[in-house]
Amino acid sequence: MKKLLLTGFEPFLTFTVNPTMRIVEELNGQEIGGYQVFGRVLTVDFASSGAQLLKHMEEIRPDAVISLGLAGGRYKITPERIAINVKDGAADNQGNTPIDEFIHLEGEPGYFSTLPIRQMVDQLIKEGYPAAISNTAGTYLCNNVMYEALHYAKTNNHDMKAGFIHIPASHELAIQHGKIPSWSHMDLKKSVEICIGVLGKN
Ligand code: PCA
Repeated sequence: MKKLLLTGFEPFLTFTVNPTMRIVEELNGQEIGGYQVFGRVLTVDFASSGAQLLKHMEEIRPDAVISLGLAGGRYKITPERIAINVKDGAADNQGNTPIDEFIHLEGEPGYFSTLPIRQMVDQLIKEGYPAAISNTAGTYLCNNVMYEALHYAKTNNHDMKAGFIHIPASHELAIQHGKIPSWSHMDLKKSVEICIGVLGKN
C-alpha cells in the first residue's frame, strides 16, 4: 500500500490550540484512498522543523506528503499553490525571527505544489465544504515546511508528491482566541480525508 506522510503543527503565537495536531493524531495509522497514513506533529521552529520533516521522509519513505497548518482567520480549506524560498516572520516558538532569509541558498525561488489542488477544491465544494486555492502560504513555518518537502523531492529526483493545506481554526481554538472564524473538528477532519481521497484517485 502507498504511504502518506501527514504532518501538523504544535500551537504557536496567540493560537493556544493547533487543530492540525488533533487531526494528524487521529488519522495516524488509518487507510484512506489507498494510502496508509503516517501522522506526525512538527514543532514551530525555523531552526529544526525542516530537519524533522526530512527525518520523517527518510524514515517513512512516503509516496506523498501532505502538510497541514492553521491559518487563523481564514474561512475556507485552502490548498496552497506555491512555496517560496523565503524565511521571514514573527518569533517562532524558540524565539527565532529570520528576516528576508533564504530557506536554501541554492534552491529555486519557488516550487509549485505537486498535489492535485484544483481537484481537491472541486471535490470539497461538491461535498459541501467551503474551499479555495490559496496563492500564498506566507513566509512563516508553513511555507517553510512546504518548501522543504518540494525541494527534497526535486533535489533527490523523487516522484513523491508534496504540498500544503491551510485550514481554519477549530471551535475549540476560536473560543479561546475570541476573534477568528471557526469550523467543527469533525468538518476539518472530514475535509482532510476528502483531500487524501482525491490524492488517491490521481
Ligand atoms: N500555521 C503557521 C505555522 C504553524 C501553523 O499551523 C503558518 O501558517 O505558517
